Amino acid sequence: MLSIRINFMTPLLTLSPTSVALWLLLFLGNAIADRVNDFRSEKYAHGFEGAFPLQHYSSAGVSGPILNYWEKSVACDDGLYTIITPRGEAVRHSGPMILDNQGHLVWFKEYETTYNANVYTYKGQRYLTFWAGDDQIRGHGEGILYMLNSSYEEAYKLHGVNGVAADLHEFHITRDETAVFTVYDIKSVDLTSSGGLENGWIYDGIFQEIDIETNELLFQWRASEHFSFSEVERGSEGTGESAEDPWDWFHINSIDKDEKGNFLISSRYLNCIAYIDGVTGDVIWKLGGKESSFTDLSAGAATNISWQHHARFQPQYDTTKTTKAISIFDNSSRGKGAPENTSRGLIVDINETNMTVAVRAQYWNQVPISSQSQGSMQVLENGHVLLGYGYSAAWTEFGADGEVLCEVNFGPRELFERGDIISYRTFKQKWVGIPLTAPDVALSGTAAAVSWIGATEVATWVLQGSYVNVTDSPESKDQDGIHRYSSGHVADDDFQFISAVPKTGFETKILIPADIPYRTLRVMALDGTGGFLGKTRAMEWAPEEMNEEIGVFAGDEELKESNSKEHRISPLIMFGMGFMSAAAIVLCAWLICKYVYFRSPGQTFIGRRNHGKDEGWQPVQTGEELDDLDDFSDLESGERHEDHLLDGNRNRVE
Ligand SMILES: *[C@@H]1O[C@H](CO)[C@@H](O)[C@H](O)[C@H]1NC(C)=O
Ligand SMILES: *[C@@H]1O[C@H](CO)[C@@H](O)[C@H](O)[C@H]1NC(C)=O
Ligand SMILES: *[C@@H]1O[C@H](CO)[C@@H](O)[C@H](O)[C@H]1NC(C)=O
Ligand SMILES: *[C@@H]1O[C@H](CO)[C@@H](O)[C@H](O)[C@H]1NC(C)=O
Ligand SMILES: *[C@@H]1O[C@H](CO)[C@@H](O)[C@H](O)[C@H]1NC(C)=O
Ligand SMILES: *[C@@H]1O[C@H](CO)[C@@H](O)[C@H](O)[C@H]1NC(C)=O
Ligand SMILES: CC(=O)N[C@H]1CO[C@H](CO)[C@@H](O)[C@@H]1O
Repeated sequence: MLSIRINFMTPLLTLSPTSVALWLLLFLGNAIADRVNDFRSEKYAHGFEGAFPLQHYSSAGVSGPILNYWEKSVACDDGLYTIITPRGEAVRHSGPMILDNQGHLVWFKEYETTYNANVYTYKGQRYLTFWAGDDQIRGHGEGILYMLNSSYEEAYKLHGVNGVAADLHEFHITRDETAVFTVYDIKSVDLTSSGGLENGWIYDGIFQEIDIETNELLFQWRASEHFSFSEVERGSEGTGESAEDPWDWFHINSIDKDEKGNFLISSRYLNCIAYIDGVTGDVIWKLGGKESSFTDLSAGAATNISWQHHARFQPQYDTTKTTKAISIFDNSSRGKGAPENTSRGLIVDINETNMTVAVRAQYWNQVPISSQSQGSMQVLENGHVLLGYGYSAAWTEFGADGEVLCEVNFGPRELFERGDIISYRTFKQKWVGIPLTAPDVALSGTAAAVSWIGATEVATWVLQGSYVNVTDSPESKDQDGIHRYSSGHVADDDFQFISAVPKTGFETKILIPADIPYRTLRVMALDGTGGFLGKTRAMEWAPEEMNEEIGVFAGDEELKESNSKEHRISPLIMFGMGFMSAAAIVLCAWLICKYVYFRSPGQTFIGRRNHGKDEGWQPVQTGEELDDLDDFSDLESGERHEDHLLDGNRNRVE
């Protein structure tokens, strides 16, 4: 079946039901995607699949996580991208990571230890923002704030002003399009009020607000000028007796700014969030801690916050001028020897007229997670709430009324307390990625594997062939036996359509018909309307020599030629391809049901239900094709690499 050669125009001209059905079967039969994520896998949960289960791809020197869904609902399928920053003992390469709505890798790049990745709109453009740097400085960090544009280029690199380094705990772009971030500054102070030395030392909690264009300081606030050391709830960590051993008394870990120009900050060690005057720096009120300004109308539940993170204004809930809604990720656990309470998401309503506070909503995970540290709470546009469990490798999406819709683990549940794999915060955001690179492709004797790291707009991959030889022969053959090509230009007019498959997951594999007469192959990426996005290199096609090894043709770093010849491809053809991929996706379900349920076995597709575990049907090829694909597996079954986010051989960063 797969050896049937197709004239590209035929199905466009003769759309009989049989030919459409045949085409859809071919499309689906030609595409094999990433490994399906787990669902309630006990093996995964107990750590038998590694501390940080990863999958590898044939075409790209990057690895993607394997997720274990503990809860899964279509209610979470909103087309948003999930942004995490894996780091920890089991993570060899830290960096910002983007996953699609089905948990497939979209983009990862290694940076220094990375925290706080998110997406913000700044001057009308979306940016991927994060902190990266040294996080090994006694519970805080010194690093740089990055803003990547939608081509993943570093559009802005911001840093602390006046000789201090930006800390990892917060990087937020305010409503005023300024950047705010935390700083831990060593300062000499009198600690006699808290039983310390007269000439004591602290890590003071500072935040800076800067202009993003100029990195100029607009506002700075210092905790020791507004809070007393006696308000600290946590015993002294660091004796405070020398500049080498300062006392981390305040531990500032979040900053937000409202439309009045005032700030909301969180102090982890005071168990308190505070509203700060944006002009004078004065504390307007405190919520939680020893000197809470509020009457708790919820019998303590609105003010008993502890070791909390990520306090944010939620103005969409502010019904009157006298109320203010605030969301908090509440750690609620005080560590070894103290009660370990389940972490919760919390929204409180503050009434500033008579200084009352009440719980609006609480979000508890079904299976309790007690997060040692870190964590985030994001209220999505549709009212859903996303909790990132920080130290525990999980995020949970709740419905607005608190029911768990999805719980996703990216590390074994049993090892949550070990911090092997951590994401400081977790966000879901809209994102459009238009990389400046070309798609990556790998060839075996029977298939092409294609991926394009960071590209969000690819809907269809089109395999094309040419009778013309690639002008350049392989330049080198590495010790790993991989052919590397520096270029390979065959005129665009020489290429003919072989097949088109919908993009599925990070890497899509396209089966190559056995007896195609072409000497050169390439793969084109088309968007949802059939528009050209990019193309792989032209690759020499010599299946008889390729059976054992995979030629890897990495996408280059050059800019795409904006006036390349693909733009001359007829709009009709483009539309046809886009239409047919869309039709393939819509109709394949119908076809599979029909073929699997109502026909005898032995068809191209074998329906396989994973006892309600997976999302649905798996396309599986019959015997012959499976054998051919065996040498092509992207998942080293049995020995998952726990820590190779980047494939060390191909892309080692020194
Ligand atoms: C991102 O920045 C790079 C380098 O400045 C630029 O070439 C590219 O066009 C930008 N991409 C977008 C989408 O703005
Ligand atoms: C705070 O109060 C709520 C409601 O009574 C309770 O569920 C939660 O466990 C409390 N947290 C702590 C840390 O006491
Ligand atoms: C906090 O945890 C402790 C120990 O697990 C438990 O006894 C206590 O009831 C919890 N407090 C609340 C308010 O849930
Ligand atoms: C503040 O407002 C709450 C809710 O409206 C009310 O129950 C309470 O009595 C008020 N307290 C004072 C001191 O006015
Ligand atoms: C806030 O408190 C004042 C004073 O008690 C009360 O008049 C007002 O209704 C309260 N606002 C809300 C939204 O409950
Ligand atoms: C293309 O390459 C093959 C094998 O490398 C060779 O046999 C053939 O003659 C070449 N064709 C042209 C047109 O150069
Ligand atoms: C589970 C747990 O104990 N979490 C942490 C909550 O915050 C305190 C204060 O830093 C930590 O000591 C706990 O480990």
